[in-house]
Order: sequence, then structure tokens, then C-alpha cells
Amino acid sequence: MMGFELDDSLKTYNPGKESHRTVLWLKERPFRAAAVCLGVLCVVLLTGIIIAAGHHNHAAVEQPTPSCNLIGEQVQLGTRCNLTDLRREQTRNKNVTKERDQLRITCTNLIQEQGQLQTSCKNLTEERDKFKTSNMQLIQERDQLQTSTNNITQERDHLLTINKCLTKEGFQLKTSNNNLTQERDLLGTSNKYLNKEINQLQTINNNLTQERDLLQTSNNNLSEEMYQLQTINNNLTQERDLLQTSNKNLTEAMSQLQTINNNVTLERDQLKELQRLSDGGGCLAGWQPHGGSCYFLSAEKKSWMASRQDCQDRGSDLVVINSKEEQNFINNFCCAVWIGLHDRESESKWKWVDGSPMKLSLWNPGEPNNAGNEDCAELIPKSKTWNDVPCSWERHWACKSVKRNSQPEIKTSMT
Ligand SMILES: [Ca+2]
Ligand SMILES: [Ca+2]
Repeated sequence: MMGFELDDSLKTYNPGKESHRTVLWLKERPFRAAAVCLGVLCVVLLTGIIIAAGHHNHAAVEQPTPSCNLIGEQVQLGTRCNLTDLRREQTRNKNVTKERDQLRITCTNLIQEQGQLQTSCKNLTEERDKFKTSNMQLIQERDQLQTSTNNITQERDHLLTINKCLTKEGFQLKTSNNNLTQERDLLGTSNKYLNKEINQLQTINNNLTQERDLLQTSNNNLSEEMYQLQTINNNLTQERDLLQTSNKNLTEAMSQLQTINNNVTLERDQLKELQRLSDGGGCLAGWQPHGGSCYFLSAEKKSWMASRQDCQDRGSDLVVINSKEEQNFINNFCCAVWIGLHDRESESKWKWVDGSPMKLSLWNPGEPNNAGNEDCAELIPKSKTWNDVPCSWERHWACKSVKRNSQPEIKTSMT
């Protein structure tokens, strides 16, 4: 109605209970409070004007109008009614007067309160300005603090990153430190051994130095001796050359004597061999003569190859049987013996050690059967036959050679 509306708190205004809230409200809204006060003042003034108008109407009631007199005259019976209305009006007038007085008192109080409120408003305005200024400063400080906080946060993040890196490096350094500690301990141990070795080497070196000095002295002495020996050697070389010439002459003479001696020895041996042959029926000692040949029976057992080698060493070979008569002679030997028959070069192609083919066949029935790579032949006296067996087996053996008494005359090479 007055261009503004009162707050709910003002509508329920109670000076006794709500004084504190009102003061707070006034501090928060000083201009609005001033407007409210002005509105209240206007209401009071309007109320006063209305009351004055009522008083004027009351005076008009007290002076009877011509029309009222006419009515009073016309309705004299209703006089009691007019008196009742008059009393009612008077009572009403008294009440209104009382209300006006109260309103005047209220108005006076409101005016006083208005003055107080204006003073309070002024103070509040000043405080507001101060708060504004303070607020501005606080905002500036807050912005500065915000900026500072941002900077510190960045620095903190940076420091956190650095801290992480340092932690990582610290861990690596710790690991490295442990490794270095182990290496240091090992090197310490090694160092102890090396020191011990160095001391030993130092001792050895001292000994060697002494030996070297001794050797140096000895070397000097030896050098002198060598020089002397060189002189002696030269003399001896001359003497040697003379002796070599003499020796050469003597060697030639000795060689001639050696040749003469060999010839004499050979003649002596031939004479001895002739003597043995004449004593043993034309065979060497240990050999048995038969026909035009000599036969040797071994006392030990060997393989076929070793047996043949023994015969060859004796200037003969394993026996070659050319006739049944010869076979019968060998059958008289004590036991099974190797004979000079084999198929070592080509399987089943038997031949004698002198290269002649096998003409006479005296194999035991079913032999040769080559049962187990059997390439050498043995003679079995019991069955008077031959059998092929492995050449590595060991048997006695029989050698055969010609008689020596039919050999030509002894050669002499003596000059
Ligand atoms: Ca064979
Ligand atoms: Ca056989």
C-alpha cells in the first residue's frame, strides 16, 4: 500500500522478545529499516487526521440540525432512543480520544525510536563501510593467500616429485652401497692375502737380490775363468786337431783290423754250424730231421700269426704238408699244432704259406666249416686230420726248414 512490504519478522514485531533479532535485522538492512520507519510515521499522521475528522463529526452531532429537530418533534415518543444513541456516541468518542492519546504517545515513542534508529543507521553505515574496507582488504589478502597457496601447492607437488625421485635414487644407492660393501669386504680379504703375498715376495726378492749379487760376483769370477778357459780351449783345439788327424789314421787302421776280425769270426761261426749239423743229422739242435727237411715243435702256445713269426725268426716257416707220409710224421707230435694252411686272404680259398695251392685235402669230416670266422688250420694228431679254427686261438706250432748239410760251401771274405 505504501510502495513497500514489511518483512514477516516486522509484522510480528514484539519489542520485549524480538529486540535482539530486530537489532540484527537493522544492522543487516539499514536503508530498508529507515524506509519502514518513514512508513510507520505516515500511518501515524493519517490516524491523527482521521481522529480530528471524527471530533468534528461529534461537534456536529451535539448541535441538532433542523431536520433532526423536525424528526424529534415528529417522533417525540422516540426521545428515549435518541438519548441512547447520544450516550453511545459519547462513549465512542471517549474511546477514540483515549486511542488518539495512546497513538500520540506511541507516535512520540516512534519518533524517539526513529531518531535512535537513524543514529544506529548512521553508525551501522559507518561500520558497514569499515567492514567493506576490511572485506576488500580481506579479499585482497585472500587472493594473495590463494596465489600463495597455489604456488605452495605447485612447490609441494614439485617437491613430492623430487621426493619420489630421491626415494628411488636412495633405494638404488642403498643397493649399490650394499654391493660396494660386499666388494669392499672381498677386496679387504683379498688385500690381506695380497699383503701376505707381498711380504713373502719381498722376502723372496731380498733373497734373490742376495743371490743375484752372489751370482754377479760368481759371474765375474766365471768370466775371468772363462777367459782363461778360452785360452786353454784354443790351445786344446789345436791339440785336438792334431789328435784328430792322428785319430783318423788310427781309425782307418782299426777299421781294417775290424774287417779282418769279422771275417775271422764269420769263418769260425760257419765252422761251428757245420760241426752242429754234422752232429744232428743236418738239423739244428731242437729240430727233428725227416726226409730232406727239419721240423721244430714249439713247447708253448701262441696265435697263428705269432707262431708263424716265431718260425720266420728261426729262418723257416709254418709246416707245409705235401704228402700223407709227411702228415703221418707230424701226427706223431704230442698235440694239436698250427700248420701253414689258411684262407685269411679270401674265404674258402685255402693256400699254404709258401703260396702254393692246397693239393692234398685231409680235412676232418664237415670241415672246414668257418664256424665263427675260422681262417687258420690246425692238425689234430688223434684224428690225423685238419680243422679250421679262429686264428686268434692259441696252439703249439710246427716249423719246417730244409736240412743245412746240403748247403753250399762257407763263404770267406777275408782279404
Ligand atoms: Ca675261413
Ligand atoms: Ca672248423
